[in-house]
Amino acid sequence: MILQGIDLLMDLIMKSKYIVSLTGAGISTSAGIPDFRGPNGLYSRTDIPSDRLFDIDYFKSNPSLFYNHFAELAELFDKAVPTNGHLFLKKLETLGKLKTIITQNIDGLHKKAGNSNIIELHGNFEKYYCIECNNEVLSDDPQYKIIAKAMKNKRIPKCRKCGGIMKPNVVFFGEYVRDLEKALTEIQKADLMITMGTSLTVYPASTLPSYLPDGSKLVIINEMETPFDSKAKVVLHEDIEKVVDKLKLI
Ligand code: CNA
Repeated sequence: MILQGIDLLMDLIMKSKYIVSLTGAGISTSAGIPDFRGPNGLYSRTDIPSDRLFDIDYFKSNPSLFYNHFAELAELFDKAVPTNGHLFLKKLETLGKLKTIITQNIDGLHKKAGNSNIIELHGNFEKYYCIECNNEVLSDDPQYKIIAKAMKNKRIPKCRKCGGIMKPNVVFFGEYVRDLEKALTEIQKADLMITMGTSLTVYPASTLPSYLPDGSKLVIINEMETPFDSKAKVVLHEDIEKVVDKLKLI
């Protein structure tokens, strides 16, 4: 019998010993956090200049744009709980199948779901740093609460040491991603990569599936087409929640 779609995906999961998942904003849309390029994504909003919102050069000269608009997203991040997509990956880790999540997301939901080996290519909000003197404020520092409050109130948080602008430890366009070497090492060990909710258009995610070793398989779960669809063993242009529901692992 020739397996296809969900059945083939289940078969690949059962036969794999080293699964790596590459996730993007689409895994969090059902938690109420908009993506960039989906039909209701940030790029479709006319009230936000989204192309400049995460641009490092723009941020350095005009940080108020980011701090004026980001409060809205930060509130969504605070309230969000992991989706069934996140819980599915936690289950695969518990089963000993999933070894690493490589995510472009900055919402912290994989950690909230309980996964332990997560590479956050675009950083996170666990730390702020001063763009002038590099002074770091970690989440257990009392100063962190003051910064978070300033951000909620759409004010620009300033460094207590030099008065410079504080920036969250998230990667903006024009900055280096984090832990790329580590991500590549993991991909080269994988026998199965499952991408979930990523358009696979933002560098370096747009190149990562091409580092899979010969013989390993690629699975793409994404509502819209991606540049890697023709190279994948299974492509599911469906809602992640529906796919994981059909897999019946959680
Ligand atoms: P993207 O380019 O916006 O692509 C998201 C993809 O997910 C789109 O192709 C959608 O079709 C698809 N999608 C959306 N919802 C679902 C769903 N329920 N089921 C299946 N597919 C779905 O986002 P990428 O992650 O590929 O691009 C990387 C950017 C987005 C990074 O810089 C992130 O930091 C940034 N981002 C992150 C978040 C977050 O942390 N949650 C939110 C918004 C943007």
